[in-house]
Amino acid sequence: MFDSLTDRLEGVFKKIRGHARLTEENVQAALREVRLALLEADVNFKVVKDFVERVRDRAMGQDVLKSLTPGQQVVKIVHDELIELLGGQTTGLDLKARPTAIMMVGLQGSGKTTTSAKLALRLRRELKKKAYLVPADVYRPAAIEQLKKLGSQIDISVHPSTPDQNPVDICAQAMDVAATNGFDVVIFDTAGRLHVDETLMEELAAIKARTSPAEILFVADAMTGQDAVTVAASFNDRLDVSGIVLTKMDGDARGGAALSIKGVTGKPIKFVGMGEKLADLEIFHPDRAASRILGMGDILTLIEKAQTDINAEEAAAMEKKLRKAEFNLEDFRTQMRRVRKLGSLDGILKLIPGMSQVRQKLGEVQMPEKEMARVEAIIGSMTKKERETPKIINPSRRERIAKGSGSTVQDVAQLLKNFTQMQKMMKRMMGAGGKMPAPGKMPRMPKMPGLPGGMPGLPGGDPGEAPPVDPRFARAPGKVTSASKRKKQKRKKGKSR
Ligand SMILES: Nc1nc2c(ncn2[C@@H]2O[C@H](COP(=O)(O)OP(=O)(O)OP(=O)(O)O)[C@@H](O)[C@H]2O)c(=O)[nH]1
Ligand SMILES: [Mg+2]
Repeated sequence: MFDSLTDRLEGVFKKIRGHARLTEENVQAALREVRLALLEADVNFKVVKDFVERVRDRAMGQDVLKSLTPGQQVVKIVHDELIELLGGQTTGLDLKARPTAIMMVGLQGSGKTTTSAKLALRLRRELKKKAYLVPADVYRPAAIEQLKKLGSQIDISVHPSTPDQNPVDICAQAMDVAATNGFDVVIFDTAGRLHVDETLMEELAAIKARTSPAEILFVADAMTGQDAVTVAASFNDRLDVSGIVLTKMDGDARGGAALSIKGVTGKPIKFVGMGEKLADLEIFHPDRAASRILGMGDILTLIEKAQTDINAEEAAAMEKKLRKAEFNLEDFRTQMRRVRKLGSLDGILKLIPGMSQVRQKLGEVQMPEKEMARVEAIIGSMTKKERETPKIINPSRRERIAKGSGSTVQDVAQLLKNFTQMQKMMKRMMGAGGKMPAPGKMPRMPKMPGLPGGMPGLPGGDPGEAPPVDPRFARAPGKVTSASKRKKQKRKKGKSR
């Protein structure tokens, strides 16, 4: 998300940071470019106008221009104002009522049903809340079935709505069922229409009047840009929504809806959908998004990703093996899969400060993933014994492995050679009292076949374990995910909602 805007703004700020002194003309020129960049990102023109004015007022202050680092000050002002534009504070859900009713509303295909299931899963994972999913779309054939199917995938109860019932009655009835059965949250998945239409609005208003939901979440497809913003405004006028969920942010490079919707409706974005999978719903943090837009990366999200995806005990066991230099190809594959589970390398790179430019320069960021798949195929064609004791791989085994993985004997030989080198290097490193070197000093893994910059995926580095990272952020996965810390963090998260 925000990719093209980030690219544009990075260019603007590079120029402005280059000046030792700034004049009003420099700032004006930079702001003109910021304005264009925002308009190109499909941000609402009035929002852009206000934004640029606010930045100009602050940046023209004499203390900024006369400061020792005027360029950085201007970037900081833009950063602050972007955070404001995106909603300021992170806004959680109001879950005080028991059961809490959450109503999902929005146009057809915006992602209401998917988001209902994603939210139920999040509530259970993050807050241990028991959610009850309620299909309230009796019009579209198979709409009820769709939610039932999603519910069964994640083992969340779904209300037995039938198409002959009235949606208002369904929701009221579901509230009773939830109350008597100890559910914490009830999620109404309402019907969508192609356009804002009066019949639908009346129905939604009636559900609201009957069930007094604590949250009405307007779900919009981010890729529809300014249309999403206009529709949000009409839904908000009619229903006074409590927050917004922007879906399909994974496919939206411009970010116009995200940057305009709070300014136009006054309502905060609470969640963003980042993919079709049910785990792909993230809390929206305006400060992190602003950092991402300015190419400052989003280390916090990266760390959180690593924490949820990497198991603490596994990581500790791996560290022990490393210390004893007992690391074999089986372990290597496990590590590689772990890195891949974090998401695409490209996605990880985006979260690391300053990496967006590196990404552009690399151009072939897709490459390592292909290579990883190839390495994984080669290792996958080995027997367990071969993976554990690569020494036994003789020429005839090599040939079999090459055939099995659709690669050449040379590829297999190269991988084995690199692996042996890596093992030797580790033995040397671990030799000195078995202590792990400081993360910043961790040598890169030797080149795997065709890999541009060493193989990511070794424990002991940063959580993403892709490119080198500021050592302050580089922690061993085992340390990041100590159980007590995770619990603490969860408690904190719970509070901030
Ligand atoms: N890539 C991506 N796809 C998404 C996301 N959220 C939803 N989708 C997809 O969007 C399509 C429509 O989602 P639904 O949840 O059925 O939308 P809806 O609002 O319930 O649609 P109606 O019930 O017809 O009004 C599905 O194919 C989803 O998989 C997201 O965050 N990213
Ligand atoms: Mg639906």
